[in-house]
Parts: sequence; C-alpha cells; structure tokens
Amino acid sequence: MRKQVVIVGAGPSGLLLGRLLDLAGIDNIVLERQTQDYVLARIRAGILEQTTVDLLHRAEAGHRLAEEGIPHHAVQLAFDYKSVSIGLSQHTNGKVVTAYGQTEVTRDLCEVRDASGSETIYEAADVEIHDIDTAHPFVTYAKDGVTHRIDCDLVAGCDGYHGVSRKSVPESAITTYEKIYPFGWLGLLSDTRPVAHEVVYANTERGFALCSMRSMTRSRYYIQCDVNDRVENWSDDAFWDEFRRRLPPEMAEALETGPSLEKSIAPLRSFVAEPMRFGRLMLAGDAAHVVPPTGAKGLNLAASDIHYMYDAILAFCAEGDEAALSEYSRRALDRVWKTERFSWWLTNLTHRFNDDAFEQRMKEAELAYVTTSDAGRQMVAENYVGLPL
Ligand code: RFL
Ligand code: PHB
Repeated sequence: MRKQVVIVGAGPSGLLLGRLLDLAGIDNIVLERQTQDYVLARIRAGILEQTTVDLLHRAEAGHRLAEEGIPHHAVQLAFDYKSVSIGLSQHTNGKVVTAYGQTEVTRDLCEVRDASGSETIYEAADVEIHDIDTAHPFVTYAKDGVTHRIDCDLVAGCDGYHGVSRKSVPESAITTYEKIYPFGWLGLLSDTRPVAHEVVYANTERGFALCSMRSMTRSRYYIQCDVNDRVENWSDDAFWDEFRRRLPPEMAEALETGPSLEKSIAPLRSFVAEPMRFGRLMLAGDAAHVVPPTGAKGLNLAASDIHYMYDAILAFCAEGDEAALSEYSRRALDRVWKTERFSWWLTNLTHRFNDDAFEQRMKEAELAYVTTSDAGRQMVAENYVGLPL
C-alpha cells in the first residue's frame, strides 16, 4: 500500500491532522494501537483555547462544540480559602476558553473521519517506522497476525508520550528535557452540578484542588495526591471529604456530591524532545512534549502543533519544500517552550511540595502580585487563553 502521509496514533492530534489533510486532498492513513471504543472512552482534558476551537471548525468538526461548549470568561485562583477571579476576555481583547471534553473532541473527529471513508486501522500492533532518513520511508504493522507495509512520503508521530515514534529516532539525534513532580492528580467525574462556573485552581495547606466542568450537570474535580497513591485507596466519600476540605467555605457549602462516573490518578511531568522533525518523521502532541495538566495546555499544544505541521505538509506536498519540515520544528517548539513555562509556573504556584516557610511566603507574595497587579492578571489571562499561533 502507498499513502502520502502515515499518521501513527488516533488521539486528538492524529485525528485532527488526518481530517485537515483529507480536506486538502492529501492521502493519509491512521494507525492506532487500541480499539476505537477504548479511544472514545478516555477521559482527559476539558478546556479548549480559542485557537483549538477555530481549528476544529476548520476541520469541519465543530458543530456540536458550537452548541454544547461552555465559554469561560474568567479563571479563579484560590489561596488559603479565598478565591480571586481573573477576567480573561478583558485582558485579551475578548478571548475566552471553552469547556468541552477531550472525549467529545475525539468523538467528533472520529465521526467526521468515519463518514468521509478515510482509513483508520485500529488494533494495529507492532507499528515500526523505517528509513525516515531517506526519501522513501515506510511503516509496518501487524493486524490479525498478518504484517502489512505502507510506503509513504511522510510519517506523523501522533502516538503520545509512550508511543513508538519518538523511540524510532536515533538517540544521538534527539535531546530531551524532563521534570517529574513529586505528586499526582486524583480526578473524579460525576453527574453533579458544577460548584463553580469557572475553573478554580486552589492552593491550600492540605494540597491543591481543581474545580472544572463538562456541562451544567457534569463536574470534573481533581485533588493533589501522593504520586504513589492508588485509586483503590479512595472511595467516592473519601474523595468528596478531602475535596470539600480544600475549597473556600462558600464553595464547600454549595458542593453537590454523587457517585463517580470515573476516578483515576495521573502523574505530573514536564517533558520536551528537540527537535520535532527527523528526516521524514515529524512528532506532534504528547509524542514530543508533555505539560503538567495545571493550565489545561496539553490538548491545546497538540492542536497548535498540528496547525504548524499541516502548513509544513502542504508546502512539502505542493513544492517538495524540505525546508518547510524543519521550519515546522522551529515554529512548534517556540510555542511549546513558552507553554511549558506557563504550565510549570502555575503548577509550582498552586501546589504544595517540599516548600519551606520561605518558599511558601514567596508563593503567597507571587499570588498576591499576579492577582492584584494589572500586568500580573494580564500575564495569567494571555497565557490561559493561549498564546497566538
Ligand atoms: P494521546 O491523546 O495520548 O493519543 C495518542 C494515541 O496514540 C496511540 N498509540 C499508538 N498507536 C499506534 N502504535 C503505537 N505504538 C501507539 N502508542 C500509542 C494511543 O493509543 C493514543 O490513541 O496524544 P495526543 O493526540 O498528542 O493528545 C494529547 C492530549 O491527549 C493530552 O495532552 C491532554 O489530554 C492533556 N490534558 C489536558 N490538556 C488540555 O489541553 N486541557 C486540559 O484540560 C487537560 N487536562 C490532560 C488533562 C491530561 C490528563 N492526563 C490523564 C494525563 C487532564 C489529565 C488528568
Ligand atoms: C479538566 O476540565 O479536566 C481540566 C481543567 C483545567 C485543567 C486541567 C483539567 O488545568
């Protein structure tokens, strides 16, 4: 088989790229290790930047998002049980973020892909990427015990942090940067009315808590937990008790609780691999970089990578422009590093870990500064809504 582009991974970055390429008439195939049901059931991100929303519309996959997405005009930072709201629109010429689950984004992209008849191979095992340093790369995979080969011009590595794409690059050609945080997030999804209609990031002496939502009747909440903790150790009641204790009193009082639809623990890391292009292989999304979820940037960075990658592929397919492929890495990394900085900064500011009394005071002073100074609020707002492409 021959395709112009082989996309490894049917997460949001792979599906978004596939859809944009389809609309541009560029022949592509998506190879995904898991089943479609598994991909559609994953619960992760919930906050979309305007640029991500715009890209989903460009991919003609934004109909449900336009109807069901909930705009947030502000974000709240709470410190020691007092919450301060930072206006997003007023500091960014009217920009907002939109609450809409990654699960829904994936479903919308799967639907348009399936309807267009473009090929996605689910349960593709043993994906291997070959000869990326030549003009004739190819990808092999096994399905139902049979090995297949796809020759192509380009490979898009959209297979997440644990995928095969980044590992296909010789170690000498790649530099990685990593920071592992000494805590995780325990998340709970429930059909209860959200306690706040904006995202709330709370730093308390018991640790961090986050209030978010998927709809006016579905809440998504998180608490900082020990990195080695296990979800089996947390009954729903234990979660609600601890969560309530980390909220400002008026929110704690208003909190509606109920059975969990999902509960899981995620570790937190910052990670960047440089460059993001190796010959005919380009990496996007979590395959190339990971941010801690504080700031809600992971899915949004995956989408901005795809914006740049799509431009590069178009230039390459139209004019054989190899330079556009290197330009992809430069443009994407510029935004990646700035966004890594914001996610790292907000994680440090809002979590408690190994802080001595001085560091704790520094966090309090920094929080007081960014919430009361106009420049501080603007820095938070312009990063939260997403830096320009
Ligand atoms: P994904 O979503 O990991 O998809 C990769 C796909 O590749 C497949 N795959 C393979 N396929 C074939 N062969 C192989 N060898 C393969 N290995 C892997 C996988 O099965 C999968 O289908 O990467 P992608 O597309 O780059 O998307 C990245 C986002 O999923 C991620 O950054 C976000 O979920 C991060 N994130 C958040 N991002 C936001 O923008 N806003 C948020 O509010 C937000 N909240 C979060 C988050 C991530 C979280 N967790 C669980 C880490 C909250 C949490 C708790
Ligand atoms: C979510 O809604 O899941 C969410 C919101 C904000 C974050 C991370 C996750 O920073």
